[in-house]
Parts: sequence; structure tokens; C-alpha cells
Amino acid sequence: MVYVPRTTTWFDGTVEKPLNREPSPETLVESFISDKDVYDRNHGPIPHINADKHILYVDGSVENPLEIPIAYLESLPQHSVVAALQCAGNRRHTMRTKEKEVWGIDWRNGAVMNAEWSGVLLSTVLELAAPTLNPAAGPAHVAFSCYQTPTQDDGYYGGSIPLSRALDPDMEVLLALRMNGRPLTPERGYPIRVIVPGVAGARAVKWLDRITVQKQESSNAYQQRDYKILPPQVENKEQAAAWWHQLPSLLEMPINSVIAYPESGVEVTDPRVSPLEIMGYALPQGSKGPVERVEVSTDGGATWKNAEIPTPGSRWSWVLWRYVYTGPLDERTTFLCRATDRGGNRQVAGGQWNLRGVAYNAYGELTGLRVAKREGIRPITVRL
Ligand SMILES: Nc1nc2c(c(=O)[nH]1)N[C@H]1C(S)=C(S)[C@@H](COP(=O)(O)O)O[C@H]1N2
Ligand SMILES: [Mo]
Repeated sequence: MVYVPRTTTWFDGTVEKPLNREPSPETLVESFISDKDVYDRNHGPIPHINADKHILYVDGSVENPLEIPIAYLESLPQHSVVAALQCAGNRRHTMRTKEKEVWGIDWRNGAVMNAEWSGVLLSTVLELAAPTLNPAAGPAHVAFSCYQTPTQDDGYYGGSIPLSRALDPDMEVLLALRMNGRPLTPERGYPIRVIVPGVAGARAVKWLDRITVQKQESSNAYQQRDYKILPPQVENKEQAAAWWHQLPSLLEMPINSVIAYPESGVEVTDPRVSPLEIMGYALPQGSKGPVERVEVSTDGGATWKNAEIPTPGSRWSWVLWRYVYTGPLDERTTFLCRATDRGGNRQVAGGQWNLRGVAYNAYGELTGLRVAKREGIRPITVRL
């Protein structure tokens, strides 16, 4: 095994208290491209890396193991993709409150961002390394590892995806050096992170040290014993222990949409006096984007009306949407939303409860609005 030097100059946070936060609902749906204020999801401290010293190792079942400096990656053909990055635990708060207690960070709707990522296609680097495994002939995976810091559940952070996806340029798996045209920040994985469009954020390994072609999935805890949909009868960690190895790792994320703003329970002006503008985002299923339609129902899902999608989405992006309501309103009025993507996937009513609270995609919901005596919350200005 290669020795991977630690290129961190200093760490932000600790293994015990990593940085985990999400933007406010207003900020979340402020613009189609998310920029400064985005969610942070960490299982350990944030390394601040010296990119001049950083080497990306490519090894395992390859003809040519590689040791690639960041500067060399900059010299390879660059590729850009607009893609959403979403934590598998996004919306966990809704699953917990609508269904039953779950175990994990209490993410609301904000563990997702949409950005333009640029760098080198993973398929380009794998071609240079020449994998000796044939995905058509048997199990084959590409594992991504970051050894800069231990994590809460393992000695490092890692994840993997099938080799077939990694080799397919059409899947646009990226070794990202930039976000929205600028070098990644330390929080986003500087100097290099993986972006796997359509796939749970857990595989988007930040501060990437090593890419390994191998028969098995990554042996890291976050591939093996987390980020999986446990069956509904599993209700505690002890029961989960017997299940992890039998279940598939989360890969593609499901079709989804939420109402982000306003939030349930706030005061608004009577919509008959001043139209109520509700807005949210919608995400396609895996590679089946873009989201082509978002609908809103005010009668429990009996009838649906189209929301407006001011900026059309792309294959891997989210869309932001808006719906203007001018009808009567009381605390029981409930708005539901559902998305449909190009592949024909449409969100359904119920979310599948699971102990880890991952991949929740029940209809988005807004309820409990109260008509303000004077003036309700002010509409926000959005650049859709
Ligand atoms: N090295 C490393 N990469 C990581 C993680 C981590 O803790 N360490 N967290 C993963 C998870 S679970 C998610 S959802 C995304 C979050 O990326 P962000 O912090 O840029 O939002 O990074 C992934 N990559
Ligand atoms: Mo995540």
C-alpha cells in the first residue's frame, strides 16, 4: 500500500465536534446557483491543505499506478457540470416529525446545494491508469479516500461507486478543482474533491487523497455501516448491526421536492389581499433529470396545479420553483408539492421511514399558516 502523506497545515474543528450546518430557508432558495452560504457536512475536522504538496494517488487493479500533483490535473482537459450535491439525510427533520424518531443530524431542507463544478473527468484519469478489472465481467468499484484526518466512525473518510459509472463519461463523475469558477474552499474540499452527479453526497469525498480500483466497495464505515436504507423493522443501533452488510449502499438519490419558503406556522398576509408566493426546489432522480414539472395541491393531493419554473434545470441540477396562491387561508390549509423528471419519475405521497432517516422524499408540505391581523412576513426577493 502506498504511503499517503498528510498535506494538512492546520485543522478547523475536531473529530468530536465537526462543522455541520445548513443555510436559512431564504438563503437556500435565493438563487439557482448556490454560492457562499451552503450546507457543511463533516464527519471530522476540516483540513487546510497545501495544494503544492498534495498528491492524488491512483492504485489498486490498474496497469499504471499514478501519483498526480494537482498542477498536473490542471493541465488535463477540464470539464464543467452543473449538479446538485445533496446529503442523504436531507429532510430528516420532516421524517422524524411526521413519522417516527430517527437517528442522525436533524437536517431540515437545507442539506443540498446546486453549483457548477469544474475539474477533470474521473474517466480521463482512469484511462491513464488503465483499470485491469472489467465491470462487465464481475464486481468492480472505485474507492475514494481521504486520509487527512480520522473521522467519527473510522480512521479516515471513504466511499465508493461502481467502476462502470466511474468509466462512463456520460455520467460526468468529476474530480472537481473548482466550484462556480473559483478554486474550492477548504470547506468544500480544497484542493480536490469528487462530485458524483445524481448520487448521495456521502460519495463526494472531499480532500481526496486516493482513488483505488478494486473488486469490493470501499471498506470505510460510511460505505459499509451508514448511508443505507434500513428496513422499517430495524428500530435501534443493536438491531441495525445485523443488517448493514446485507443492504446495498445508497447510490442514486430519489426524485424530490420541498416547499422551502415560507415555513410552516408563520404569519402571512391574507392571500386574497396580497398573493401568497410559495417557493421551493425540486431534484430529479439519479440521472433522469431535468425536473420537468412541479405541481402544488391545496386539496390533499386530489388535484394539482403547475408551479412556475423560471430557470429550466439541467440533467443533474435542481430547479427552483414558485407558486402564487390567492385563495382563502386558515391554519388547516395545507400546500403539497410534487416533482416529475424527464425520466417520468414522480414523487409519491409517503416517505419510507428508516432508522437512519436517509433518502426521504415524501411530498413537500406547508401548513399551519396564520393570517396576520396587520401584515405578515415580507416576501423575499429572489433571483430565479
Ligand atoms: N473527506 C470527507 N469527505 C466528505 C465528508 C466528510 O466528512 N469527509 N462528508 C460527506 C458527506 S456525508 C456529504 S453530504 C458531503 C457534504 O459536502 P459539503 O460539506 O461540501 O456540503 O461531503 C461528503 N464528503
Ligand atoms: Mo451526507
